Amino acid sequence: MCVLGLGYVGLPTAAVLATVGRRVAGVDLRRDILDTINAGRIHIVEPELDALVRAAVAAGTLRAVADPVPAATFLICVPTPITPDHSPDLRHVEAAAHALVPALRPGCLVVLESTVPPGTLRELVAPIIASSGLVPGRDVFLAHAPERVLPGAVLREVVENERIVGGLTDACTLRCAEFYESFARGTVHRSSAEVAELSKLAENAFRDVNIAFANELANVCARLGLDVWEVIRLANRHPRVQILRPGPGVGGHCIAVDPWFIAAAAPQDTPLIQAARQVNDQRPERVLTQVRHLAARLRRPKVACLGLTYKPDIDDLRESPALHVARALAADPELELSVVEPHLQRSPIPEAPLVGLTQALADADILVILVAHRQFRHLRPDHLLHLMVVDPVGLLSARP
Ligand code: SAJ
Repeated sequence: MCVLGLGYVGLPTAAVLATVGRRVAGVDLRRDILDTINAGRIHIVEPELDALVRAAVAAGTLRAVADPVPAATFLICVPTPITPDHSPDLRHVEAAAHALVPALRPGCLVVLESTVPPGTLRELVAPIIASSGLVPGRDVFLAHAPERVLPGAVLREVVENERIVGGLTDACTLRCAEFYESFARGTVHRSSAEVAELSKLAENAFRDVNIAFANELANVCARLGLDVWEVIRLANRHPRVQILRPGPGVGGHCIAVDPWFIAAAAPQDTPLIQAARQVNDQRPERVLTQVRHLAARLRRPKVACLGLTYKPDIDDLRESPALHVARALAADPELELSVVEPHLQRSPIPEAPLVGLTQALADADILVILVAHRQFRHLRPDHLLHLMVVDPVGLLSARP
């Protein structure tokens, strides 16, 4: 089989399939990525993936190639970002579909795993596949099976998550469901391509809206001088209430992006989804305002940021609100910044040295806790009495 796109979803999926007995050709545009993988190494960060790739490459079941090769099954796992004006950018999906046209043979299955706006499979991908002369739904099977894996737990979730598959036709759905049932332990649900497309977007938009609610509550509590963590903890004692955690914003490549795909499909009908995006996007600025407010009380204070990644216990910096906050502080001539990030060897911010937690606690005037990494969870307020603290993740508060 052939996996197009060897990124955060494609590479783990390719490695898992290679491990359960498939012969996998992984395709990527970047030569350096191909070389890294063919040397048995990886270019992304995901627990235990390195060992899996090393073993699969050594066993000859996984190889990385520049162009798609004929296969019974093709998986398209390329990124689908948004443009600066929040429109879906489907160039990589389009390019991948074009690239696999020469490799298509009658009877093969093409699965789009990338997250896409409703209608993409039928209106964008199917015509490109049809340009091969093979008719999708008759000569080749075409379906959408959105990836749903959580960064940091991908190897488990690729196999264990329930899946939604939606084909161009019922026969496409059936064929795609059989493929996933051959290795996935979670239930495989069958539907149409459009329902599969929208349900994936709905999952991430649901989470975004719920995080925005928690963040809005944090904004309200800051204004009223109340402890948001206590408010949430108590509200969550209601049997039908489960408020998520406020934080410095929403990072990663999915939750901050996918709601825009729904908004683009129905701009007039998505005021809630669009407002949630705004609330979450404004959170880093709120945190910065709090820090600057404290910093203004001192002369060129030493500020230490704890955590830079986009969420706890991973080393992924993609669209990290913590990194955004730290970068803005590093650019401020009125203060001196250092960063503590147990998941990195070097500071990604040239002006802000990477220091250990103990040194940061000893040296800093202001502590900004941006990520609740496991390595910080032993901290208690009475360890920090000599410091001013900004704690948007509630590390020091009773967590709900
Ligand atoms: N966050 C909060 N408060 C919370 C929960 C999360 O501020 O209560 C923040 C995190 O700190 C992080 C961001 O939200 O910055 C997103 O983190 P996440 O762990 O919620 O999700 P992702 O982006 O790592 O992965 C999501 C997952 N989707 C859902 O949980 C609905 C994953 O299953 C998807 O496969 C993935 O997006 C994707 O690729 O679409």
